[in-house]
Amino acid sequence: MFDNLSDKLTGIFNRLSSKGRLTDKDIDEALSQVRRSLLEADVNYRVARDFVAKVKERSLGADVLQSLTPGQQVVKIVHEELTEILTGGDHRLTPSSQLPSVLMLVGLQGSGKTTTAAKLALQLRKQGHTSLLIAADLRRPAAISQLQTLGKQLDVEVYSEDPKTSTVVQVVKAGVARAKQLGTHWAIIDTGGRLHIDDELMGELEDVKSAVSPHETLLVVDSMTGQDAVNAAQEFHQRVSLTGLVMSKLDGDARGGAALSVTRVTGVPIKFVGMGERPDALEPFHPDRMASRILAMGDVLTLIEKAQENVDENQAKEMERKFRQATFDLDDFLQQIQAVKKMGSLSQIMEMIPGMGQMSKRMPTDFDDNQIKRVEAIIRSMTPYERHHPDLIKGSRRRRIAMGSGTSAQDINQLLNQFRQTQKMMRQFSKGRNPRGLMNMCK
Ligand SMILES: Nc1nc2c(ncn2[C@@H]2O[C@H](COP(=O)(O)OP(=O)(O)OP(=O)(O)O)[C@@H](O)[C@H]2O)c(=O)[nH]1
Ligand SMILES: [Mg+2]
Repeated sequence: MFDNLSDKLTGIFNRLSSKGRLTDKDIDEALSQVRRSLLEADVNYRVARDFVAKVKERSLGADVLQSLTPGQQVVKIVHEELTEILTGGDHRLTPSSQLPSVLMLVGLQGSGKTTTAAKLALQLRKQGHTSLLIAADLRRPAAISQLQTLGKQLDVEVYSEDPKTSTVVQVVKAGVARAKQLGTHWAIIDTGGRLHIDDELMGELEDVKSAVSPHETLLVVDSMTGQDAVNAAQEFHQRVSLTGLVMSKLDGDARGGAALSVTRVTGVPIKFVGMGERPDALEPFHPDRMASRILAMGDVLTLIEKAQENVDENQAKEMERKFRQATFDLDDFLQQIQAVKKMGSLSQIMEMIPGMGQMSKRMPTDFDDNQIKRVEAIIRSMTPYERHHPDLIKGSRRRRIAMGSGTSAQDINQLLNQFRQTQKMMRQFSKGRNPRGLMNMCK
């Protein structure tokens, strides 16, 4: 996410911080580089210009330049101003006082509406809220079955009607009535998209709005489409008055400009970001945390939340006990790897750890999700006894495990070395110091 921009900004600020005392000229130069980087990341030029002007005004004050750490003070100001441009009112969903709260998703074709509908149902369920999904895209033949498949996968009911005999307004009215009957907290409406904004689509969305008065109208914006996305957002907002934005596909190689400008340009807050195709790849949006990630400062709060969602607390406690007693075996190693995997891809996790953001880009490509799969396969091919006594794994045992897991003796040696290193680290922790392993962080 924001890889290029993040690299450039950290480069600029590292150079600035290494200078010690700063002059007006240093600040000027650094900020014109910042402006250029923002423009290259496709940030709206007015947003970039105002941002830099604001940072400059605050940085040139005597208390910054004469402080002991002027470079760091500038970074702090940049962080605050980045947070400011990403802030746009309430970033959480506001449910209605009566059930169901109606949420409508709108957006251009392929922006991610249907996927986001399913992701939202899952996200809301984690907060104890139930949902009904309403299939209101009657134009694309496969749209209804796409939503039904996702609903089945997540065990969420989908309301649909025969597109040949129903209108969109009929479907949403009956869908909301069904949600009321079921007593679900939310009714999530998936609407159809178009390649470009046209009157027909807007007319349809306006009809839906007046038929069921949604409490939330969220525009799903494809982050990869840059400034076009920002223009589309403005038009959607004028026609159907949005209450929030979902920036989808931020996991891809989006330059990030749309996400950084859209709130400033439209005044509409981002409420969620899509970080992948999987139903659990949706994160609530927090302007300050996003600013931290852009500046490669990590995002420990999101990491902890993900861990809390995915790691069982008792399991974490048990792991800590094993850390302390140094009885951590290959089964535990596998469990720990699996817990991490549930939280997302490794590079996404690394980005959230302060100081590791840059490292995630330098990681050898083999240290990726495929490698985790290989480790799983190897450990699963061992007998329980071998998992407790890895030192026995030599010669014929090693050959058998390699055959069973479709790997080589070399892969197995590599895994055993990694495991031994982890074990060594743990022995050090258990000698008095607090264990600071991953599982500890996950509690
Ligand atoms: N990598 C990534 N892919 C995504 C994300 N969100 C959606 N997609 C993918 O984008 C494609 C389009 O998603 P849909 O949810 O079908 O988009 P839509 O807006 O409903 O499309 P239409 O109904 O045709 O207008 C699918 O292949 C999704 O898997 C995301 O956050 N990250
Ligand atoms: Mg769709």
